[in-house]
Amino acid sequence: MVSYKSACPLNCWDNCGFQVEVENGKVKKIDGDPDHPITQGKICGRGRALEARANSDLRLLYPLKKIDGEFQQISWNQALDEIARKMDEVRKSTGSTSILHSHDYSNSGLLKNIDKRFFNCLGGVTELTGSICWGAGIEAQTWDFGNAFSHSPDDLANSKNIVIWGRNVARTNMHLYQNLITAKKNGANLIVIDPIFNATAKIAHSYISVKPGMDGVLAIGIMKEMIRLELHDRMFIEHYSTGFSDLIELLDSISIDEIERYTDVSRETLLELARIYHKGPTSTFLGLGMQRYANGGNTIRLIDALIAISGNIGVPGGGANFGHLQVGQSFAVNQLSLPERKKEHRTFTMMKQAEGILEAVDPEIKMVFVTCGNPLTQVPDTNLVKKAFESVETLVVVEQFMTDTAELADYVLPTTMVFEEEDLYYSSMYHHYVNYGPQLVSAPGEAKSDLWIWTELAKRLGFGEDFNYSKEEWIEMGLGGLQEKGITLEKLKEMNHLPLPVDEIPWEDFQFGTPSGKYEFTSQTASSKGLDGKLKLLFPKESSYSNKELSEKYPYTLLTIHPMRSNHSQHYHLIENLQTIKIEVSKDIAEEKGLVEDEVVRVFNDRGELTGRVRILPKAHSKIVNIDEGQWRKFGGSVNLLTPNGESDNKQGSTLYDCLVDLEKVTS
Ligand SMILES: Nc1nc2c(c(=O)[nH]1)N[C@H]1C(S)=C(S)[C@@H](COP(=O)(O)OP(=O)(O)OC[C@H]3O[C@@H](n4cnc5c(=O)[nH]c(N)nc54)[C@H](O)[C@@H]3O)O[C@H]1N2
Ligand SMILES: Nc1nc2c(c(=O)[nH]1)N[C@H]1C(S)=C(S)[C@@H](COP(=O)(O)OP(=O)(O)OC[C@H]3O[C@@H](n4cnc5c(=O)[nH]c(N)nc54)[C@H](O)[C@@H]3O)O[C@H]1N2
Ligand code: SF4
Ligand SMILES: [Mo]
Repeated sequence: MVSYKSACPLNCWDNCGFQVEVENGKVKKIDGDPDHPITQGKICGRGRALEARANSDLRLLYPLKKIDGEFQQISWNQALDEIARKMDEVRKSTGSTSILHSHDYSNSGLLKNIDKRFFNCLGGVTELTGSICWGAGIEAQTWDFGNAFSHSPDDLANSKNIVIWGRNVARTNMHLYQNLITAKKNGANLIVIDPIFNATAKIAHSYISVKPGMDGVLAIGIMKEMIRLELHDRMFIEHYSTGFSDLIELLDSISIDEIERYTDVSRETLLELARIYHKGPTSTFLGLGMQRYANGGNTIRLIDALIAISGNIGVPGGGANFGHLQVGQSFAVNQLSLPERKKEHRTFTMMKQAEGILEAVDPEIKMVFVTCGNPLTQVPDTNLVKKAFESVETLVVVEQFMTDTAELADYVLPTTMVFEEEDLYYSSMYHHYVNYGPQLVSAPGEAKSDLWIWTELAKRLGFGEDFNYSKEEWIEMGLGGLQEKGITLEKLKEMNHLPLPVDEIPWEDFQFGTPSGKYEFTSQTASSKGLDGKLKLLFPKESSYSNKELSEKYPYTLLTIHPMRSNHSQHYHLIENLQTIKIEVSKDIAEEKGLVEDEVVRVFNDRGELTGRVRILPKAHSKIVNIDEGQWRKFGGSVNLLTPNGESDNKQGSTLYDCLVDLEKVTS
């Protein structure tokens, strides 16, 4: 048994360092790397289960082609020749934008960015913009600050108060959870704001249960109290911000009574939170749940505004921690992806990819190429996604397993996993270390890396020279200017992880990345995109405030949060007791419908339905149902059968949690 350092490739806040034991050419065990400064030897079950994932009998081993409705094994040469020929035909007949590249970010490897290079060199295809994950919040912070940056994890030691606002830390971000426990021991005050009393709420000094989608209104309430008591940071507002008078106009337009009604949060709590934000430094960790609503961008902007007026921007122990884009922006991604090679270009938003496929004309979509994503499970409105993906002439899916999306494909190409290919791993979410992942074992069967697949297709399509680089050269290309700062491949091989040169306390000089160089309460970036840059009072789309009729027909809000033991859809097929649908309901719903634990119920709306077993959440906000996302069709189906494919107010995010349903007992 030999032990090697490696890294977790999963799309996650934590980007852990691994220690991997290898015996007879197989991965035997995965543990945390005790020398990793942030992740410190601790990893979660999803990371550990990558051993089972890598060695699973269910791995795809050979290229497959669907003939008369059945998959048949074919050679790589046949698969690549046929796919390249089809791409060339499409490119010559209706143009390269007849091809859609559908993807997400299921693997955080640097070289996974090379997919874009392939499609750019092909001449430019239809690409996805925005993000169903965090698009609304990233755009919101870009409007406010000019970018979306987080404080370094160590800075938490400087916080007097820590507000966890809509982030399920104990489940999704385990090293922040560890940090919270330490900070608590050192005297920090911990507040959790969430409609679900989650495991992080259990360790908090105060838990605030908010009505889903109403966090922006809550922030308005806190700001009103702060200004009434003159606790706001006049210096920051006067010198380093624009648009404050527009904000005041908004605050004046709504009463504390109304705010209590909209949010279900009392005026005493608003006042307490105003004091907490004033008596900083207060760090805020914004989660992604609360921006997956039609008003999601405005929600994040109102919380940013609260953090700004309370003097918690650019100071140690403060911060509006949402994404950490400084990390990804450190790499030479454009050198890898060659955007200048595009000749044609068209975009669909990630949320509306199904509608895009079905409605596209001039040219229509003839071919869809899926990499690093499982849209049939993960993209909202599964029935529409299915219809769209079935409608195209050729669907190619590059996968490790026969997912719901792969089942629909005309060609399935088997790909490698983390320990079978060399890469660097980073996450633009929580910390600023890049990890090195060497190739430790050979791939099973004929599985090949995504990079190999792009290279072989490029050769067949006449731009092979753009892919004629060694692994080392690719990684060095992606490192770009970092190499001059000492972050070289050689050093990474030696050290396994290195910190990237990012600001540990962003905006410390109060020079913001916005058009005005100031913090913008009213955004010029929004205006330049033809959108209203003022902060507003906005509600979720599927709520009694926006659609009374719908809320009478479907009275409950469906949240679809991230599963504890799976990273999205990646672990369900490996863990037997995940293979059922658990329908969590707030206590009032159980009482209203006379439900008991384990009872079978059907959840439904106009888009679809799901059946599963009841779990009662005694402390959740009223009228809430939750079904964890990521479930496979063969184990009952994805919760996205129910979710809407809307775009957030700023067009860049999803409305996954902005979803009304009803439910009924299944009697038989
Ligand atoms: N175990 C596990 N961890 C993961 C992942 C996974 O699949 N499994 N996925 C990773 C990825 S890609 C991401 S994006 C992150 C996401 O990390 P998080 O943001 O922590 O996860 P979510 O599940 O999106 O939801 C977070 C919280 O938002 C709350 N919430 C929902 N609606 C509202 C609202 O209106 N207001 C407030 N205040 N709270 C609300 C939910 O109750 C939940 O507690 O997790 C990463 N980590
Ligand atoms: N209802 C609901 N839906 C959601 C969410 C939610 O909270 N609620 N969360 C959303 C969020 S935050 C996210 S980030 C998305 C995630 O959506 P996805 O990224 O689509 O989900 P995953 O299940 O992580 O991964 C998709 C597939 O990528 C494959 N894969 C892994 N590594 C590689 C690789 O190296 N190469 C290739 N070609 N394939 C690989 C895996 O086998 C897996 O089947 O889901 C979103 N969908
Ligand atoms: S899934 Fe996240 S917490 Fe778990 S091992 Fe991977 S990076 Fe770490
Ligand atoms: Mo995500």
